Amino acid sequence: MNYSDLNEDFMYRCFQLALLGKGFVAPNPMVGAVLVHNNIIIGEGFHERFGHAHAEVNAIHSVAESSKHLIPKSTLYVSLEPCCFHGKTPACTSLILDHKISRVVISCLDNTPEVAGKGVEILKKAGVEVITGFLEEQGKNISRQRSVIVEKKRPYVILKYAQTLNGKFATLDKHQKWITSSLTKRLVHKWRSEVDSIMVGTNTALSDNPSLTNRLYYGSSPVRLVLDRKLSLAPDLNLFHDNHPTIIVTEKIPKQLPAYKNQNLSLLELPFHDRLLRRILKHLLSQNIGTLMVEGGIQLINSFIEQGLWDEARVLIGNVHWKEGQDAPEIPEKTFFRKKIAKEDLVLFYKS
Ligand code: AOF
Ligand code: ZN
Repeated sequence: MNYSDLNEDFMYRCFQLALLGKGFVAPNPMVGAVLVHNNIIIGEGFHERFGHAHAEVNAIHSVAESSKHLIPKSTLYVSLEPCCFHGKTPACTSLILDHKISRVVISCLDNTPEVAGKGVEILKKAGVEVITGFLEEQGKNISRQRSVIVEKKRPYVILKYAQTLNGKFATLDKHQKWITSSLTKRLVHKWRSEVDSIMVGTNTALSDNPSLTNRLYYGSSPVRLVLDRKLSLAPDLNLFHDNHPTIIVTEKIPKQLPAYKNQNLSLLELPFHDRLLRRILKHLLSQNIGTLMVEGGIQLINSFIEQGLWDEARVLIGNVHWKEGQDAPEIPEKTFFRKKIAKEDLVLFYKS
């Protein structure tokens, strides 16, 4: 077969479109699709929201009435293998066959057990020309969160923290002292807009009194989680101030609750033993919460690390040097990427 007319730019466009779904689609994957006729895009779309139409559906429906007759003669580029079962929405393979699209170019396969190569097989059996593995590594990166969710049956976990140049994380007396600049704070709020949930331990809730909402970037705020074994956290903490969805994980829900003002507060009762984090993650995924960012403190982050319950770590290295302080966690991963962000460095680790 001659694939000389395949154009990487169209797949890169799929990736761009896919990323527009960041923060809205987990635990589903981010997916982008474009329909190309004679080197011209006649339709494009992406998976915009969990449970809503898939990228292929949006791409096909975006084609102008006057171009509809071109669909069977077009090539569909898609960043992920088209699904072949009826989940929350109908199978994309059926849609592709109904529209008699003759060629489909796929970046990477979908590791969802119901799909995993079967989407490609169905299309091929029906006579569609299918090319797979086109810019595969880039496609896999975009689908990484989803692949981890399917493989590990838990949300994708991002550890986030800041440390000083000499590896200090917090002050010894636990009073809050900023390590990073205000510009970086904005970036952190952007990250908050991109995850479904965010978590802190009891000590951080007390000493930093964080709100954990996204206030400095557009988009939504994640569901907040806080560990409070004995329900000792005061109801007037910032975490409980507004009506943003918040989950308190506690050991025993008492008959008489503290006087929380938050109208969207729920309590999750779980035994505080060594499987606690696993059970919290399981609960989150059962609620279709696909991503969790852990924002501290040291004890909680170290527990996630020790139990191997993490997938990505974002470590901000502030441009300061503290004489004393608590040591920052150590990420057990040799490979990392380092880049400059405002006045500090961002070091990114991906669990292999
Ligand atoms: C695609 N295109 O844009 C996305 C796909 O429950 P549903 O209906 O949303 O279907 C879930 C399945 O579809 C699952 O295999 C997931 O990986 C895939 N997502 N597939 O063809 C898309 N978002
Ligand atoms: Zn689909």
